[in-house]
Amino acid sequence: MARSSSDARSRWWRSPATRALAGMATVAATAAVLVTAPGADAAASTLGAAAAQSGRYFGTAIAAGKLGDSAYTTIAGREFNMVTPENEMKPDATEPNQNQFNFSAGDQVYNWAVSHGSKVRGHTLAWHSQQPGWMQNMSGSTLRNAMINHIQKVMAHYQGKLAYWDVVNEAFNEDGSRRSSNLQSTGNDWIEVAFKTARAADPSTKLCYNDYNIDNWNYGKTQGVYRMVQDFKSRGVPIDCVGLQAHFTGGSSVPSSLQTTISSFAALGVDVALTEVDVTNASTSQYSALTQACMNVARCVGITVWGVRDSDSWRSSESPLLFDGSGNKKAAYNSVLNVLNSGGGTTTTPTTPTNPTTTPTNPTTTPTTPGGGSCTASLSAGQSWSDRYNLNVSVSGSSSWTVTMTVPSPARISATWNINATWPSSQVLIATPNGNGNNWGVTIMHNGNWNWPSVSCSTS
Ligand code: 9MR
Repeated sequence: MARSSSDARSRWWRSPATRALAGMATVAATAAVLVTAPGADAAASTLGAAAAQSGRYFGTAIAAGKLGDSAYTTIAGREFNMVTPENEMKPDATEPNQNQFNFSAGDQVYNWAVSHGSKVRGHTLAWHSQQPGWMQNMSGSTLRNAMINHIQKVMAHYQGKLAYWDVVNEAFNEDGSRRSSNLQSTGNDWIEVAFKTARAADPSTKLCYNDYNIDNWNYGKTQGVYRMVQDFKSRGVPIDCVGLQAHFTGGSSVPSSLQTTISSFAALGVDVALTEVDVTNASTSQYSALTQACMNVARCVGITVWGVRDSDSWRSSESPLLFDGSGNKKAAYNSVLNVLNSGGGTTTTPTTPTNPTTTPTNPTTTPTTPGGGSCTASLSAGQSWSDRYNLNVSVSGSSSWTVTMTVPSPARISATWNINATWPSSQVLIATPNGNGNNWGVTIMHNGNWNWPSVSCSTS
């Protein structure tokens, strides 16, 4: 699919100078000890199998137009267990004329992927770029309604089939402000409307925000996206994941803060993935570093490279992928495979001796039963850091519940996921279902008190 080189997408990589560090933001250090689990002796021989050892995936972008190339499909089918359609599920492909949908190319990629044992990541529903002509000329409530209809119809077609959907793509400027676009002009709430529409359309798929140049923690754009995700979490706007595109090409390279960025987003209660990886000249040290950064964070769920062979890359002149044009494995392939194999089971654990799992005060409660029903909220330990810990909450007995959680002072609740949340105070959280099941969670800043919160559950 030929694309104009003058669109906004192509501007960012021509200007490495714009990548200079912007407004340093402070962040609490997430001191952690690395623990490597046994199993490195049973090294896997493909990227997907090696990543699967630690419950992760290793994916690639796939182009429908190349599925007739057996050299391409042989490598892709062997090595990868997640597929992102490179262009086939974008708005210009799926809705070429208003309210007339075309899923033929998207289905081709989807069917190829699942028939090769791979999952699929949908890309993308709402974006300033690659809009069909009819949408480019729209504005205001007409565009807002067209966006909602597009999300509903495309997600309905793939209902229950996709592991992740990039609901919104590339909506921020380099300084962390919102990118101007026809979508942004419909009102600042367009992103949360897109996510709410997406959750209602297919509650089974994880909903992601995806962007480039959000890999460096000390960068304005990263901070802008972080604040949005934090805000969505605090207000119960449904968001499940953040994709760092991780294009380390066009003058960019892997920042030393990448792991901090990944763990900081993860601490908000979202999955994190590297979604469009490529590296100038496939530097082995940079490929190792980005792979290790993901392996070191429990909630970094996978890595996707943006194409199979160098000749398949949108930046083929930089030879940025793991296979050369003839399909041979490059040195970077081996460096990634080694990290995936040696890092299998690597996780972050807290440095503090007062691990919250040892001091639960109230792991489960059997609650009151107004309304004739009953429910139980059970707590289990999630990831923890020096300053905070996650709790997973599972509610049983009813699908219509209200859980009240009270944390012991001076601890406070800093984030939640997968619930509608109201906050009478920073110590008290009232949680109700957000339409996505009964498992949810919280991040608690312990402030020296590791005792778990008390919870009560009532039906309504
Ligand atoms: O790789 C894609 C290329 O084939 C298209 O021409 C281009 C059009 O915008 O999009 C490329 O993929 C982009 C992805 O969808 C979003 N992040 C940046 C990627 C590289 O431009």
